[in-house]
Amino acid sequence: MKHDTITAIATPPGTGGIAVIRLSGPDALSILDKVWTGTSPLTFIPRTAHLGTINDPKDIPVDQTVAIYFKAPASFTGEDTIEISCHGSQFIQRQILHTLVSAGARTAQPGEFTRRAFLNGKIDLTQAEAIADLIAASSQAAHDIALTQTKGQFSDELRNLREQLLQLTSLLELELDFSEEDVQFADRKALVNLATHIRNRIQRLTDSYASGNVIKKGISVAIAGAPNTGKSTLLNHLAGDDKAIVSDIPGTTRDTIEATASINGLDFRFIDTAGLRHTNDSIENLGIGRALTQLTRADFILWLIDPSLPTDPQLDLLRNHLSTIRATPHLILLTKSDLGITVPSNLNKILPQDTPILRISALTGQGIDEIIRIITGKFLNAYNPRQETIIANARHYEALIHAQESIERVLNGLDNGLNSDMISADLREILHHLGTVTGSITTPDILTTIFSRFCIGK
Ligand SMILES: Nc1nc2c(ncn2[C@@H]2O[C@H](COP(=O)(O)OP(=O)(O)OP(=O)(O)O)[C@@H](O)[C@H]2O)c(=O)[nH]1
Ligand SMILES: [Mg+2]
Repeated sequence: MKHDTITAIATPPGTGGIAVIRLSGPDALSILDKVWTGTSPLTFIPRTAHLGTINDPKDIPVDQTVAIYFKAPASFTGEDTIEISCHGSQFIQRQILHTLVSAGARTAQPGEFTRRAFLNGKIDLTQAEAIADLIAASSQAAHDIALTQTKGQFSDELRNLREQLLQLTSLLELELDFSEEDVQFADRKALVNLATHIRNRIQRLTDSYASGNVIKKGISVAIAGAPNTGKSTLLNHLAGDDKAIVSDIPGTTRDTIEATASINGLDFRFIDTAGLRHTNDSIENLGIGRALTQLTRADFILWLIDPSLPTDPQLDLLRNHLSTIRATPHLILLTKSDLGITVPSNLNKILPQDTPILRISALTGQGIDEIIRIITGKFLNAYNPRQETIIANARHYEALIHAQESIERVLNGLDNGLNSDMISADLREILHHLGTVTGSITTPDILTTIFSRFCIGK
């Protein structure tokens, strides 16, 4: 499988000005040579555009194309690769693909070009996955995270950790050799320092996943509170669109209503929900059920309190849902500040001291920018995606969590004077988990799972 020559359309399905078809493998030049009129591909100068016509299996001209040859190993896949730019009709694309297959190429599986790049050592697994993320990124922040990883910064970091772990292992094994004589050879304090350093570094990476994952898929923000507090008005304001019906009748919104917006380089998904109250209306109750589900799913909760409405029921409601709200990053909004009504004095008794509260008005716009600033800060401030690695991939996160558990055991072991060979076993486990991230330790099954999520032609 590794030694055949594969081909696929690399541009998206559909019609375009041009389309690009890739051909990669040891027979790329000779396959093109069979179907090409123009300078013989066998004499192609690498990285130079060559004009020529591709003829179908019946020798009927299909299109005049431009081919660029990337000579192994200086290509993306590490193999001889040709990229053919043709006119972007779907017929031409299909015909050229069919022609190349008739001449001996095989149609590529999803992600097979990148898989070959990995197998040929051009990139490691984190870089391969970052390429998929780069293609999927729809916001500046998601793009920054992926771009940093395609450049190999995460890989460098893992390599660094690996070296430190090996150093730790060899220090310990030195101690192991002398254990017969009951000598603690290595300086335990130096060992603890090194292990602590490694633990901190791994933890910073695992901590970053909460941000990375949210940035990658977009931040979902639930807007909740009692009826008539101004939730739908706020949604419309944030979305810059008349998405939800606004009225002074309590219980206007039933279904959850979503609006997406790209703000400050992040993708947001704002979710307006039904006002929460006790009601006998069965449809409204269904809406309230949906609202409660959103509260447990959202990445961020905006909880609205309207001081111009009776406050006691609103404070009871807040009290009842406080543990759900506090399980997620949140912000309490006191709405309709333009009405100039004072803040309910009991609020501070219910809310823990560190709870962020903001006065806003959808009418005047007061506080709206601040809402975005606070949410953005929550997910972005702690990390700079252009400068440091942010974990945005569940597979990496899981492996690093395992590594973190093992390094905690190492630290405990050092603390409690545990046997060096037990500690060494944990260190080897960490090395294993880090190896699965970069792909130095892997199985064909894992690779198939990863690359099957790629698009064809990548
Ligand atoms: N003065 C003022 N009125 C507002 C503001 N925001 C909303 N309102 C009014 O408050 C009423 C209720 O607004 P909605 O946005 O429908 O409230 P809601 O929370 O979505 O209500 P339900 O869908 O019934 O739960 C409407 O009459 C709005 O015009 C504000 O900032 N200032
Ligand atoms: Mg509403």
